[in-house]
Amino acid sequence: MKLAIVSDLHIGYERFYEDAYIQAKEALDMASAAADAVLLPGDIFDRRNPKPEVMAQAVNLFRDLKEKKWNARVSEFRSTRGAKAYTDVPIIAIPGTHERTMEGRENPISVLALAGLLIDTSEATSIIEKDGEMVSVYGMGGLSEETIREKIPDVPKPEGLFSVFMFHQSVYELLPFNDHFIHLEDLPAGFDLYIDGHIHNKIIEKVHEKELLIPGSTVLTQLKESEQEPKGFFVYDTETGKYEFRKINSRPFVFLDLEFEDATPELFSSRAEMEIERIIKSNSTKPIIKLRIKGNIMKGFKSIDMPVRALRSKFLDSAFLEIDMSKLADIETQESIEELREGKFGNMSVKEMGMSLFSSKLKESGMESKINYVELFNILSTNKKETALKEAMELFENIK
Ligand SMILES: [Mn+2]
Repeated sequence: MKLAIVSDLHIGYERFYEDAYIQAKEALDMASAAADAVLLPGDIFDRRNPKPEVMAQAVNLFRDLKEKKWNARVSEFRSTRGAKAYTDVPIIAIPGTHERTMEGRENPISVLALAGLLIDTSEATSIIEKDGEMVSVYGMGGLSEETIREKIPDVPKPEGLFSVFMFHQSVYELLPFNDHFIHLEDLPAGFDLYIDGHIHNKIIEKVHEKELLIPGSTVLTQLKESEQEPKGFFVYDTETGKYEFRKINSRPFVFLDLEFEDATPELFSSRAEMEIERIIKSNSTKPIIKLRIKGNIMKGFKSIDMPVRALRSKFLDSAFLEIDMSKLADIETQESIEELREGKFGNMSVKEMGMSLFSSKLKESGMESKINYVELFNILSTNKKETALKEAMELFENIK
């Protein structure tokens, strides 16, 4: 049996709204032509509460997909939560982190499932059957790290069929920046294939000596360096254990580091323009370009002097441009930030400045002459809210 694994469609994603829909449609069309079943490990939607227009996009996509010719059927569905399958067409999904709602509440995936457009297999086993071959799919929707740890021991043991474990989670070995992420070895053992969503670039790994396939998103969202590869989905053959990645037509994305030494506004403009023009010329559709500016600035100039806005408006029609200036060392701005940190404004400390503002406000209200503003300022700035109010009131009482 051939399984297509299509993930993180993110339909409704506002920045690349059209791309999200067009690329999702292409991936689903190609998947249905190439495989007997389509498995979707989460983030079909970009939000848990999609607008009606976005819900309509999803209904159109999945109604059309369901109406294709399917040779495989879902012959059995077992949910630990009492959920039901309202179709036997093998389009099987789980909610992702973007669709996550409180436990027991409907999410947009469960709504599509209620409409019979797909099967929501979160905490449920779906058995797909084709010409006597049976494949089981158990799903775990995008859960918090604590919840998934609690629930993993309850995952039913695979029972002799070719078994797929589908989830939507960060995994520590793949994204080693948070100790709370689950580890590969935490995943339930005994499955023949593991498929994960959530991570937006393609990854092939091993877990319990079996394949872990992450197809990545079908639309660009994070603009990370690792997202420059073409988008697409996997097709896995359960009989041979072989799989391949099928590319879709996705909008080109180029991530480029531009390093400067003693950058001036002119130098910045001319180099950035040259690079952007080169990238535009080498692509037939309007590309997404991310420039990460590095290096340093010539003395006398600051980061904000670099004509970033002019650059953006110049290429508004020919590229989706994102410019990251955070890696450009800006000595003059750094120095001002240091001064702010040390609390120096000219010769005044932050406290002195606050007090002088306070005094002038009191003067405006005509109260300054009666109140010891230094004392009042100290009461208000050093105490907790309740105590501060009480003490301030006492101060006012004493004036009368
Ligand atoms: Mn996602």
